[in-house]
Amino acid sequence: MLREPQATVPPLARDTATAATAVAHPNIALIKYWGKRDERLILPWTDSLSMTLDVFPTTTRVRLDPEAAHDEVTLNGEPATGEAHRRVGAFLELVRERSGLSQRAVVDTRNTVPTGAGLASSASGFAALAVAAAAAYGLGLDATGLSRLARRGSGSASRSVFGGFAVWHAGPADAAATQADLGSYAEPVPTADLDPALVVAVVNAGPKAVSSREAMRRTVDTSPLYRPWADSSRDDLADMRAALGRGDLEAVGEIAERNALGMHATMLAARPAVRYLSPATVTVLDRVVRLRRDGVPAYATMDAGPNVKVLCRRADAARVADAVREAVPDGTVLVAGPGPGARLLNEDG
Ligand code: 2P0
Repeated sequence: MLREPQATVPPLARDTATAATAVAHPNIALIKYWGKRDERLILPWTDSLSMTLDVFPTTTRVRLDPEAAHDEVTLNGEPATGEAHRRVGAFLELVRERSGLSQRAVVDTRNTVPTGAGLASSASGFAALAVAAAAAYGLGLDATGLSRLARRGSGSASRSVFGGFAVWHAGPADAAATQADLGSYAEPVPTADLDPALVVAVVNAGPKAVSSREAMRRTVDTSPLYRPWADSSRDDLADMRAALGRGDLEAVGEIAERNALGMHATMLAARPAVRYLSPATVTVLDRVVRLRRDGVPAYATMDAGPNVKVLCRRADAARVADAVREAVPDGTVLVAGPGPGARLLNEDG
């Protein structure tokens, strides 16, 4: 039976609160977002598709402060500095433009995922910030509007507005800015029952040497493999939608694995090359191949970092997790399932 997942973010009233708290979860792309056609609006070259997780939530509170001269941003209890502060400030500026309000905000955000380790902290972070800021500034956005807004913080955040599986539409490529912006948002994907799990193998929780933003830019600008991958990713997405619709976990996994390896191939061919995969990554990849050889459907995907997420059936997750733990004893391995969309927490009125 096909289930149509529902967005969990209700339309918000315009008669605003001045403070709001939201929670959002990271997502892992099975069809990757890699490459922007518009850096300012964060418009991608290709559609992407992900599963929102039930682990590592980000909780963010936004409070308007009429007295403040600047936005004040706290990240895990510490004042945010540098690029993190700049990106949150630029995002709030966008929200202020739309709201007609000029008050600065006090933002307190708590991540439970290692920041900057290719585990999508910016997806949960900007999805939570978008939902909280939209409520605090009274934007009155529905889930589609929140997804578009979250996209402006970080592309992958557009997908974390929704729970379960979500597709982010690239939007019309040759349209004027306003139409292109309107056309680029995520929405839930209907799936048959898959009962999936993602076994997350954190082989290195440190921050990455090259940001995904810079790595994408370099790939689009210099990699001869970028266009061929982007073209084949369109076919991968069509195949993926069909596989999800019929609940074919093996096909979902095969398509996800080839799409991810192709994305990494584009970066390896960039000039200079971007290589996120480490020896421990390859050890896990080898183990996943062996699991398949032993009859366990398990498929790997990697993002802008060395960590590996292994898609399998929930019934096989413990066995897959044990195999991965044995392969990388110094790593941290945990099992995630499909998680909920971003939502406001019931406080602050
Ligand atoms: C994804 N990644 O689809 C891909 C796969 C990493 C590899 O989305 O520049 O932090 O803020 O839009 O969303 C990571 O990129 O980048 C990402 P920006 P984002 O999940």
